[in-house]
Amino acid sequence: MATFPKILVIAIFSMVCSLFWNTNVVDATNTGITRHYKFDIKLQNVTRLCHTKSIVTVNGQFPGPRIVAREGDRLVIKVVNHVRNNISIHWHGIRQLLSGWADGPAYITQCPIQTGQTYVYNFTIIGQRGTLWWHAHISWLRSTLYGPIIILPKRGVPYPFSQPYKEVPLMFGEWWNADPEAVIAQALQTGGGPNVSDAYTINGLPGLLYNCSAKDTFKLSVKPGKTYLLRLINAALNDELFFSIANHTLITVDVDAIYVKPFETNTIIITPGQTTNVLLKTKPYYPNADFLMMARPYVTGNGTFDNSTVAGILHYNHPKQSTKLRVFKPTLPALRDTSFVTNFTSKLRSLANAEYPANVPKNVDKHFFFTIGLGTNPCPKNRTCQGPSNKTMFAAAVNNVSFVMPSKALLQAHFLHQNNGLYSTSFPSSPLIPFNYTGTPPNNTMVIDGTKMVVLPFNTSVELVLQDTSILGAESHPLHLHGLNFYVVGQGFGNFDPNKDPAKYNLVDPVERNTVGVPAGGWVAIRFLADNPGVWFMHCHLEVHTSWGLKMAWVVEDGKHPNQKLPPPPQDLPKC
Ligand SMILES: *[C@@H]1O[C@H](CO)[C@@H](O)[C@H](O)[C@H]1NC(C)=O
Ligand SMILES: *[C@@H]1O[C@H](CO)[C@@H](O)[C@H](O)[C@H]1NC(C)=O
Ligand SMILES: *[C@@H]1O[C@H](CO)[C@@H](O)[C@H](O)[C@H]1NC(C)=O
Ligand SMILES: *[C@@H]1O[C@H](CO)[C@@H](O)[C@H](O)[C@H]1NC(C)=O
Ligand SMILES: *[C@@H]1O[C@H](CO)[C@@H](O)[C@H](O)[C@H]1NC(C)=O
Ligand SMILES: *[C@@H]1O[C@H](CO)[C@@H](O)[C@H](O)[C@H]1NC(C)=O
Ligand SMILES: *[C@@H]1O[C@H](CO)[C@@H](O)[C@H](O)[C@H]1NC(C)=O
Ligand SMILES: *[C@@H]1O[C@H](CO)[C@@H](O)[C@H](O)[C@H]1NC(C)=O
Ligand SMILES: *[C@@H]1O[C@H](CO)[C@@H](O)[C@H](O)[C@H]1NC(C)=O
Ligand SMILES: *[C@@H]1O[C@H](CO)[C@@H](O)[C@H](O)[C@H]1NC(C)=O
Ligand SMILES: *[C@@H]1O[C@H](CO)[C@@H](O)[C@H](O)[C@H]1NC(C)=O
Ligand SMILES: *[C@@H]1O[C@H](CO)[C@@H](O)[C@H](O)[C@H]1NC(C)=O
Ligand SMILES: [Cu+2]
Repeated sequence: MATFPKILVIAIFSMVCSLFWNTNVVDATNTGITRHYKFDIKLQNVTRLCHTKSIVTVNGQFPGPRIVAREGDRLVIKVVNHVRNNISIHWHGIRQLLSGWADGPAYITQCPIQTGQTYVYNFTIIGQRGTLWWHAHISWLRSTLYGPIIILPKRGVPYPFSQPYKEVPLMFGEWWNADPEAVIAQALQTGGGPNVSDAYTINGLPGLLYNCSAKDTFKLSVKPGKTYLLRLINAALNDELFFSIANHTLITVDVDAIYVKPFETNTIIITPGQTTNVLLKTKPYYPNADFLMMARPYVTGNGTFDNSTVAGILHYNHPKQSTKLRVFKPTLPALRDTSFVTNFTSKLRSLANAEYPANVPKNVDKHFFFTIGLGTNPCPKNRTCQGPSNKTMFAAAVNNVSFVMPSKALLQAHFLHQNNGLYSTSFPSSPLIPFNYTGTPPNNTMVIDGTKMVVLPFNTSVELVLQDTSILGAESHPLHLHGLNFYVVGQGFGNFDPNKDPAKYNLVDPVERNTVGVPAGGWVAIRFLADNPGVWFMHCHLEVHTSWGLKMAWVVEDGKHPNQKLPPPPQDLPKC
């Protein structure tokens, strides 16, 4: 060994390692290749806003590593838990066709990966290309456990827009100086709202508008006359965000890994859970200026919120720049500018062409009408609470059912026919007690707690109307559906009118996505085909609302054919 040249030893060593992890191995079962990643969940000390703290990370990186793959590739990601917390990782927006065991939400498709345990997520990316992301799906750990998933088109297949010069992921996050696990634990104990975050971040950096953060500013250095593809991801926990770059126009081309008809805008709105790809055309010359890119929240509810602003710098990389540069700031919409949001979302349309069709279900087998919003639970006896009127605890519900996390994974119980009272399939398909959802709130704000699901036969075509309630104030809720993309066929304000509103649906080129903002005091109608057997979580992507119970799950049954059945669980699936 000692006689080997050092370089050769290193070369052989890295070759052997790469055969197993972080490289490409041909997979005979698939048109694409298999890409292996290893995620070591471990603590890392990180300093932001002059506070140093130990955070849970993947491989010591914050934000976590990028996953880059092509449509058709298989991803094999080995997650090893070296921390005290229970962990699970969700591959947000990946369809998980016949691979529901790899979806990740704790107690829905798997038990958590406990300290010292390992689980290998193994799935193929089918029919998707664009930007998605991965994040922890247990408690509030996703505040530091997140990273981009970049899905390139199949080799040789171009984008339906001009090839960008460079591609840059931009992830928005939310930072607490305190431990986010302590923040949500305290809120669930007192029944009040959780402490708001201390900063928003771009790629983990709060930026120069915050105290002692000038050195922690995301900087994008560009050349003139080029087109950049920005892959925007909102990984913030509790806030929808406006984003804009001073003196530059953005062209929206893709949301949630689905191409859309391109349109120009100065500002985008992005809810937690959503992704948006935009083209940024740089100026044809070197301007004598830097341009800030900024994001801050879009606010609808009555609760407290973090009203701060994250900034990054768009910098033109002049080879011999000497003079002092002027700095321009973008103008963002007002915090409560709902008309901007309505205008923006109405422009999102599928390509709906031969190559990228919009397969909107035209005939509906089952209609569902779900109210979503906040409510209350009683304060436990002998305790003081900080929820509404100081006598209650905040809760949140779908059709007034506030979801209670089961003690075992629902998918496993369903697959093995071992329900044993873990869940019921009696989730109401419409509110049991109709009321004026957006009118004067009812006197009784109490929710019903339960673990209830809806069962759908394979290939059911579903229409679901999500209706916001004003029980504790109207509020926008970004609803996320796992395992099944949907088409957004209609939306409006006030109460949904089943006699008039369906006539206005767009069944031609509605946007297809996995997360949709239900308008504050309004409704949204979505359609999807239940073509993927499994248990699929649906929840608000405002983490505080999920914690309060704004979540439920769909059971999609197996179809008749062998390729319509969920295969058995992998051997290493964690147990509870
Ligand atoms: C983080 O910092 C603490 C205190 O300085 C130290 O004890 C600990 O070893 C550090 N942890 C890591 C992962 O570096
Ligand atoms: C991933 O799944 C494929 C298809 O089921 C299987 O062939 C392969 O062995 C699995 N890989 C790992 C590492 O589990
Ligand atoms: C939340 O904020 C309150 C008031 O500032 C503070 O007393 C409390 O310690 C904070 N909770 C956590 C978990 O940081
Ligand atoms: C920033 O620093 C100033 C001066 O030290 C202080 O007054 C202010 O409260 C700080 N702001 C934040 C958000 O910490
Ligand atoms: C940027 O926009 C501002 C306001 O619209 C304008 O006054 C300024 O001249 C622009 N700067 C550059 C370098 O384009
Ligand atoms: C944010 O909220 C604080 C406290 O309510 C207020 O003092 C401050 O002016 C607000 N900042 C902005 C930028 O709106
Ligand atoms: C909608 O946005 C476009 C620009 O993208 C703007 O020209 C138009 O005035 C906006 N309409 C409304 C009603 O705000
Ligand atoms: C309430 O607290 C008192 C005194 O601590 C205790 O005796 C009583 O059993 C408690 N009641 C309930 C319902 O927990
Ligand atoms: C709840 O209690 C806090 C102090 O504990 C008080 O400041 C607040 O006004 C009370 N709110 C209501 C609605 O009673
Ligand atoms: C519901 O309440 C709103 C707001 O008060 C009111 O405008 C509307 O007419 C009510 N709708 C019905 C059906 O009562
Ligand atoms: C609701 O509460 C109000 C005020 O406390 C009362 O006047 C009204 O009768 C109550 N309505 C119902 C249906 O109980
Ligand atoms: C981790 O998950 C297991 C299985 O559900 C549970 O028994 C245990 O209490 C959890 N541990 C922590 C620290 O949450
Ligand atoms: Cu919500």
